[in-house]
Amino acid sequence: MLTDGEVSPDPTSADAGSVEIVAKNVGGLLHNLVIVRGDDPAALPVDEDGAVIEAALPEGELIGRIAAVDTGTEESALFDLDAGSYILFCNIVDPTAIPPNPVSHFEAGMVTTLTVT
Ligand SMILES: [Cu+2]
Repeated sequence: MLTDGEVSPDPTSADAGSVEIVAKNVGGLLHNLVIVRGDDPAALPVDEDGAVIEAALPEGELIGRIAAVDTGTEESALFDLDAGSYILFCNIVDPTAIPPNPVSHFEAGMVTTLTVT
């Protein structure tokens, strides 16, 4: 589930293989959902706006994304996930955001981890 400040997976783990991820946006802003291999969100490269630089991720770590989830809607997609840890985050950056709306949703805390076993 995506709120304006959180990514809250339910459940927080999944079986390896084809994993359906449903991104439900219950917030008031447009969100997306990016999936990368890893277990430490703080280690992800970010630009000056606080967006994760997806092109700077090591080869193969970017798994995929659900490009856009409008407020009040949900989008889903299947991802082939091997066992391991994954980081799920919203990588929306809105330089025109007016507080309290965040410029970088990733830096505002829209990030979590998912364990695949
Ligand atoms: Cu967002």
